[in-house]
Order: sequence, then C-alpha cells, then structure tokens
Amino acid sequence: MHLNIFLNRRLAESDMIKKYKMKKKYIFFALGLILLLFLSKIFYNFRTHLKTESIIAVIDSGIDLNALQPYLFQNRKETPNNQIDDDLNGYVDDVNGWNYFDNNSDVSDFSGHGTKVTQIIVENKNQIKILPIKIVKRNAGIRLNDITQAIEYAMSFNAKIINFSFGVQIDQDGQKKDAEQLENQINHLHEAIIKAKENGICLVSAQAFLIKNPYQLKSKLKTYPQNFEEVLVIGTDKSSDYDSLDHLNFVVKNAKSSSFAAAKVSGILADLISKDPNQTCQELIPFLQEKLADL
Ligand SMILES: [Ca+2]
Ligand SMILES: [Ca+2]
Repeated sequence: MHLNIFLNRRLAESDMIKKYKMKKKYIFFALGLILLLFLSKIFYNFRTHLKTESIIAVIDSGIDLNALQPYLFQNRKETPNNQIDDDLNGYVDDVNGWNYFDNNSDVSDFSGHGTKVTQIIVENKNQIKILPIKIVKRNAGIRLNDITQAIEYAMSFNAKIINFSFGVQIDQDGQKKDAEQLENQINHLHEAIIKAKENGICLVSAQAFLIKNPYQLKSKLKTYPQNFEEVLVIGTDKSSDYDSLDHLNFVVKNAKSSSFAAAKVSGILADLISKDPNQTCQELIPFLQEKLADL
C-alpha cells in the first residue's frame, strides 16, 4: 500500500516535471520567435533606412518646407533652434540644410523655383531625401563662392546627386577689376566639382542660355557650373530664343525648361540609385539615355 502511494506520487511528480519541461520548451520557442521577429524588424528597418538615405542636394532658391516635408533631409546630429552648432560642422541649427546667401538656416523658398524643381525630382518616389541649399535671393546675383561651399556642404552629408537648375553667366575676360579674385573663385569651384565627381556624385545642371547684351561678345562669356566638363548639362527639346554656350549631355523631351529637364534627370538618377544602392551615381550615368528614351 505504502509502496503504491509512493509510486503514484513519483509518477505524478514525473508528470509534473514533464509538463514543466514542455512548458519551458514552449516558452523558449515563443521567446525565440519573438526575438526572431524583433531582429527581422530591425533588419528591415535598417535596410529601409539605408534605402531612404539617398540624399539629393538641390542648390536653388530653397524649398517649400511644408509641402515637401516628407522628403526633407534631417540632420539628426543638430538640435533645432538652440543657437548652437551641435554637430560642429560650422553651421548653427542646420537641421534641414543651409542658406549661404543670408548665412543662416532658413531654407524656405521665396520664389517657388526650388520647390518646383524639387517636386519634379521627388515625383513618384519615396526613398529619397532632399537637402535644400539656398544660394539665390530675390534681385541678387548668385555668388560663385556660395556654389562652391554648397557643393562641399552636400558632400559632407554624402549626397549622391547635386542638382543645379541655374547658371551663372560671367564675362571673365571683360573683368578688369578683381580679375585675380574671380579666377581664384572659378578655380575653387572647379576643385569642388572635381572632388564631387571623384566621390561618385552626379553633378546635374540645366543648360544655361545667354542673356542678350549688345555690349558683350558672346565668345567671351562663360556659364557656371556648366562650363566644367565634369558637370552633366541637361537641355530640353523645346526651342529657346536664346543662345547657349554649354556642352549638352542629355535632352529631355517636352520639358518646359532646362531647369525642369535637369530636375527630371536628377529624379531618374535617384530612381536608379534606389534600385542599385551599391553603385555610385557616376556609375549609373550610362543607363540614363535608355531611361530618357522611354519618356
Ligand atoms: Ca551644425
Ligand atoms: Ca543647434
């Protein structure tokens, strides 16, 4: 009798141990599953994050910060509006970009040009961020040094493409005063452009047209940054009444202006990069003509 009770107890105990072990297995399995889901989520987010970090710098009049909010670049190392250059890059509160004309962090658009250009670049895309760099101001000329600094700024954030939907017309030979200073500025701009290209960045510019001036000889004029061979110059098949001195790399059919044609090309290149993030933009240029033919 005692032996029976003892055996029954032992059996009950071993049943409990078995159940406990099974429970433990299920708990470990469930925990493993949760961990696996958690890790795959992190991996997915990481990949998505990598994809969304294709940065396109738009050097222009700024952009509409509200309308283009989803595409706006965020400098996560910079705390906004504390009057401190948190990331120590030389620019105070540059959360979204920089305004070289006024030397502040206001990259809002005053003319609508930069906004329109950006809208064309981001059309039907969700994996790019726009870094607005403002160098244009109402009724004021564009300074070459601002373009140079804008390129260096775009490089510091690893932008893949820099869009220039403008051109600066310069009568270099006619410049008697400050000729040396101008030459230095042009050389610095060229150095920045060469460095950007060497880093695999695409430099996409709009074909610039000459402003008619009877007192200037066309042969003495140059437009920047289009004058440099490292820069892609994009035109449109819509006729223009003006002359252009620029070399022409690609033509976009039915683009309303060369500004928007350049934006279209930047958008196509951005698309190619998002599909092939291991390539540099420069490596993807050979595929551009085929894409433009499909338009
Ligand atoms: Ca800063
Ligand atoms: Ca700050």
